[in-house]
Amino acid sequence: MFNIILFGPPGSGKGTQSEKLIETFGLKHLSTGDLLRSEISRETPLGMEAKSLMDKGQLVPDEVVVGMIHSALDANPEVKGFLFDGFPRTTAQSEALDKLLKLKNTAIGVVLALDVSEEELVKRLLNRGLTSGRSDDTNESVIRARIVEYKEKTTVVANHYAQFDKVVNIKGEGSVEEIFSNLCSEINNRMSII
Ligand code: B4P
Repeated sequence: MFNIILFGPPGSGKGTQSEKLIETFGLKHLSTGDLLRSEISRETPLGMEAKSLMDKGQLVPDEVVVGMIHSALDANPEVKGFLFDGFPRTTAQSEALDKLLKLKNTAIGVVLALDVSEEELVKRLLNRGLTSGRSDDTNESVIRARIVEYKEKTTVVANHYAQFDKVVNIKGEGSVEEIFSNLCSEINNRMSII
């Protein structure tokens, strides 16, 4: 099994690149953002709780997203590997993920961290908000709050994996194809040494 975390701030291209990577490497895509939006569209109690936080640009509680990932791992025993997109977003989530993977005799192979300037992030997300129907993409102050959450709670996740030499930084500005090609090279490098 080869498991990847696609890491980066909101709007850095995680969702965009994930779609291409899962096709190329045959991985199971696990996006906590997509899982939460599915709960919201089905109007479940979990979805309603998540929506009120997401609309303010805040993170959803760790136990909620860890529970969703736990179920998704159990539901997919036969996969070649997982691509985690938007998860883990806190130190507690990364520690929980490491434990869950260990129980399945596997671990994170590489953390690919997309690097994009703050102004470019805001521009991309406002642009997506014109058509996505996502309430968290339409308001600049909510987008900036998401970036603050990322800086305060999520950047430390990269430090957690850096101590195991798992993090590779990738320039996240440029064409989607160019970034995809750089991500593929890094994955192939890492896969060849395990
Ligand atoms: P997510 O769904 O993870 O959303 P995101 O970080 O905003 O999106 P992403 O980074 O995937 O977008 P992409 O760059 O592909 O999270 C939403 C919310 O859910 C969070 O704020 C939080 O409240 C909650 N949540 C999710 N996971 C959680 C967790 N683990 N714990 C707690 N809460 C959690 O796309 C952005 C735009 O850029 C697109 O329009 C795209 O077309 C464009 N783009 C992509 N690449 C480009 C390029 N190279 N050049 C130009 N534009 C590009």
